[in-house]
Amino acid sequence: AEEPPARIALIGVPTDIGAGTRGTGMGPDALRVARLGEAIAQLAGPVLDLGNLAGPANPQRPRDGGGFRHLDECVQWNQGVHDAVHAQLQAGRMPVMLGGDHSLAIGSISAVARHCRAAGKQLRVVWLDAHADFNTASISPTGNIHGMPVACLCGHGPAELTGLAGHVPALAPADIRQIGIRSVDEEEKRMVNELGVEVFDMRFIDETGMRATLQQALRGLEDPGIHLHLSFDVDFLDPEIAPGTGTTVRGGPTYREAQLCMEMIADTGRLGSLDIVELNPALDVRNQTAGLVVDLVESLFGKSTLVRNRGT
Ligand code: HAR
Ligand code: MN
Ligand code: MN
Ligand code: MN
Repeated sequence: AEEPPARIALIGVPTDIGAGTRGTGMGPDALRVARLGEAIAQLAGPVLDLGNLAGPANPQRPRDGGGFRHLDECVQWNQGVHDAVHAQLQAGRMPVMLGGDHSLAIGSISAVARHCRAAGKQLRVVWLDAHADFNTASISPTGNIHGMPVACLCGHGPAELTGLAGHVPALAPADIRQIGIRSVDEEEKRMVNELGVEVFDMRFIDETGMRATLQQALRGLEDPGIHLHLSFDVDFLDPEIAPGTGTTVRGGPTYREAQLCMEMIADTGRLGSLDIVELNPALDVRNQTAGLVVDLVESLFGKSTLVRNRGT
């Protein structure tokens, strides 16, 4: 019998030019070794692995006069990410980015925004992260662009990055929900507050519980007109269970909380694209963080212990 055509495409983005610590360039292969593609195929049908995108090497330069590290390299990587993601969406496949540092979300989400605008879909971004990633070059303490993707997508950044979607901003702050946040730089806080992004930080999760947090964060997203993009930074997870990432912050979601989060996103039925970022195999222990990510992605693609048991 002939295989049905693949509806999901894996796109490796082996870059670490946006990060302060090298190693996320090995993330795509660590996810393949942990059998990410096979796990998704088991739940969602045939998966096409497009291999890794090519891009400039990491020159390990300090910040430039504009306050960035590796801006030119970052623009080149993101142009490639944008084009690859847009092509897969046009072909009717769900793009899954195997990162790579979080700067790649500028290209991926810009492509999704371009696609949604043309297709008459409403884009909503769920951002799982310990960090708000809302820095600009002038306020960033490091110049690392992986701390800037949300600002760029909301129109605050260099034109080469803010303009990738073909419209600026690519994304309105109201269309983003951030979950798990527990490390925001002093001046970055003002950006988050001024722009009015919905942030479900760890205190909110502690006080409210993960279930009620997700109910609130995902309200309305089951609507058929929604395209849900999930940007999953591995440092969202508590470092006790996920050591394989460069900027760990203690006090993150537990294994069960993270599973529930993925299960509830799956229940919306609207997942349309996914970034898996900041996995750093050089810091991992026997690829355990990659293995954990695969378990979580299984839940995200609808794996459940029993046949649909959604409680009340
Ligand atoms: N806020 C810090 C900076 O901008 C650290 C950012 C860490 N970034 C990530 N992405 N791992 O969330 O440099
Ligand atoms: Mn982070
Ligand atoms: Mn991030
Ligand atoms: Mn498993």
